[in-house]
Amino acid sequence: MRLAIGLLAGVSAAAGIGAMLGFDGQALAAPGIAEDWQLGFQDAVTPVMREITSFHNFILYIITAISVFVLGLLVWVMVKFNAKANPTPSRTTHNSLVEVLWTVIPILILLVIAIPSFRLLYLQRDLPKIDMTIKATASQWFWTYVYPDHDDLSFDAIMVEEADLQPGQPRLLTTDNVVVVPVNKTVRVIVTSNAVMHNWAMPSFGVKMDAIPGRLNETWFRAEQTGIFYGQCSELCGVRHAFMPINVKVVTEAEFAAWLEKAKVEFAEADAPTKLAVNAAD
Ligand SMILES: [Cu+2]
Repeated sequence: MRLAIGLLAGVSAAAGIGAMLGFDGQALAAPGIAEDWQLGFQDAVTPVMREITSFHNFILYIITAISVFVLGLLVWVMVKFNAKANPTPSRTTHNSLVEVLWTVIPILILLVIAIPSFRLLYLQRDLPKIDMTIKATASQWFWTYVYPDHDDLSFDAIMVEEADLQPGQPRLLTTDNVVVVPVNKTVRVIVTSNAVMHNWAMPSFGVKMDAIPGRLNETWFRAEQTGIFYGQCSELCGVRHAFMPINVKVVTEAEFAAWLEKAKVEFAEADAPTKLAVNAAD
């Protein structure tokens, strides 16, 4: 009985600490960017990330309970059955009830984990009805974006070096051109690479998709709030792996239309490939 109370206290303490540290994905994180000493996820901005966060929290309770339970059993055995406390050990070799329990209970736990896990997997993999498409192509070491639904508008997004940062722009996370998308619209992202493998990852969108040469991968997001959100390449791709960030700016539909008009002119003029400039800098 005392053991059971101890276990319960342990589980609830762990859950309390988890909540304090912001594992609910709400408490500490600023939207769109990681904070110093942050432990939990960045704030969820899409339905997929919301589901990922709640699935993570759910699993955290289960693994905490299992860890505390096993630790409790170990301590109990050490105290109660050591040579001094229990000089003549029992010679029991079988106990059908215990054996059935330690088979059936883990199976049930796995089922309880598997069902929401598959539901989440299908949410990520099954594209809903999409409103627009963006193609992200990785190079060493920057991203090129194409808007096939908007006259193939296309531009490179290259990291802004530390010396050139404007006030408020985060180091290693800011790009010269940003991906602009409308809020509350389902955006399909087609991801590929013309160099080695890279990965288009946006933590607050719950998106992490490999960019593989010769292959088109697709994923989707629907950002539910406006603002600027930061991501990075998440595949070890070479010496400048840490220097090919992703900026997605979510704006209202009117702002998006205005940006499109401006961008079509701006990027048509700046048609000279920035790739050459980058290679020259290397
Ligand atoms: Cu990369």
